Amino acid sequence: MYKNSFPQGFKDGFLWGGATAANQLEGGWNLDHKGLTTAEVVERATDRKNFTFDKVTKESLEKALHDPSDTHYPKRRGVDFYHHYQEDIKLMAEMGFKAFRLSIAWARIFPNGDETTPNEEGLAFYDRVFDELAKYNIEPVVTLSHYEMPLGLTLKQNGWASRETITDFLRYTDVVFKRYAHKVKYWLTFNEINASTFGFMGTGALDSDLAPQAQLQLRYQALHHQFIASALAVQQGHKINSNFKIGSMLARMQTYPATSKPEDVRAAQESDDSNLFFTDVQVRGEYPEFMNRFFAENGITIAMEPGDEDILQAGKVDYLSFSYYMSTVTSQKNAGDKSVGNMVFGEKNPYLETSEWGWQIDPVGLRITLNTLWDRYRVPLFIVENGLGATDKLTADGQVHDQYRIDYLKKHIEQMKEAVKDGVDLMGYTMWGPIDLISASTSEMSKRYGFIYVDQDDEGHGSLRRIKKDSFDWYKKVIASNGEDLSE
Ligand code: BGP
Repeated sequence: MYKNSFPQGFKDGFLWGGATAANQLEGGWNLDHKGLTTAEVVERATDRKNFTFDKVTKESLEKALHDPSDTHYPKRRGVDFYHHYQEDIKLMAEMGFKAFRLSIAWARIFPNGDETTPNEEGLAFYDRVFDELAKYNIEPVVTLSHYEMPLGLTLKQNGWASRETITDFLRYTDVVFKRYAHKVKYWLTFNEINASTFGFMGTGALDSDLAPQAQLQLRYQALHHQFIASALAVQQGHKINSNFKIGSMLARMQTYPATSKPEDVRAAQESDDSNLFFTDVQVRGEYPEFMNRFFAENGITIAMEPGDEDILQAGKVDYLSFSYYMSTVTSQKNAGDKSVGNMVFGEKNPYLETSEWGWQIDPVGLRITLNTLWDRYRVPLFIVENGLGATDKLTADGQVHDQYRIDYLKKHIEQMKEAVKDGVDLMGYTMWGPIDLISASTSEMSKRYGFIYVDQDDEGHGSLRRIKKDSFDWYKKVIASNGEDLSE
């Protein structure tokens, strides 16, 4: 219907805040009966631009299991949110956060993954965190699985490669949904569900000694298990509390054609489809037809059990959340200079600047993505990650002048607003890493995203003191004005 009016800005109750993950934030990796996780056996990368998701091998795992320290495994120490959560949440409240995205470490609740009763100390920790957030009216947004699972399930059944893991996951989600039924409303099932096609960090399955085709087969099968687990968790959660909002989470890769040559445009469309396939399954409740061709041409057979298709249909998500850091370019031959990113393997875009880590910065791409996702799915959208990883300098008088971060965020928020004016239903924006934390891809500390600086270096030295950066007050003003005042 023609209305002669359109939204002028972000809706009331827009969820402004920040996003984190347990394995990058918490530390306390071996406290209170928590089990070892898959994230805690990933060694810090030595080459910051050359990162792969599948770097855990049988040998590196063996080495990690015999190393009882956190020296080479920074995700074991995080930034010690485990002991600093009160101070950290207070700082978030000072910025006016409406929402805080965090993940539950599954191995705090089920240390080995296959126990029948949960670990009370782990449950009590998240009670304390949620109660602290409630004090300040900050809405928790909880990821159930963010790049980690109990390592016990890797050792026992090769992680998500096994269908058994669905049962283990649902035992865990049943416990946390019930325990926090009145403390948490917003949930996400799997962080960046598309990561599973890249290997260990997504699947918890060791597959580095497989031939490429067998590897692909394993990863898509593991992904299918996650799709089923996610769809069953959505149904389980809604039964426990019908007010729950349970979403999917995609690492969004906006792809542009290198030229207007139709073959390049088609290559970009294909690349975009291969990114949106994941949300097609989780939002529409079925595999899109083009994947049948992809599976057939790549010799992949997804083992499905009777009823799987119904499960996917019945477990469609309530909203679609995504991370957005960059865009990429592709051409028919994919022959141009390569760009880099957490999961982007395209070509360089001559019109865009890159971050220190080579990620192509593209605020307009965020608007394009928002419009694309809204057009395709018509479900509420939630930007649950966006931000700039940079090397921040602490001045002698204890300040961090991070104007570059303000510039980055400002330009992205401006584009979000344009999409909202176009009619996109946007629920919120939780920028990535409001407090400096360990990098997901390289496990560095020196790649910082936060409004709050944490005094810790790559080797884990430092006082862990929290220091407000210039961007802290800027974001406070953005939130207070509901995204209207972006001035410095
Ligand atoms: C996403 C992950 C996050 C996060 C972010 C930034 O892919 O979901 O966990 O860390 O990327 O990546 P990085 O930490 O590697 O800079």
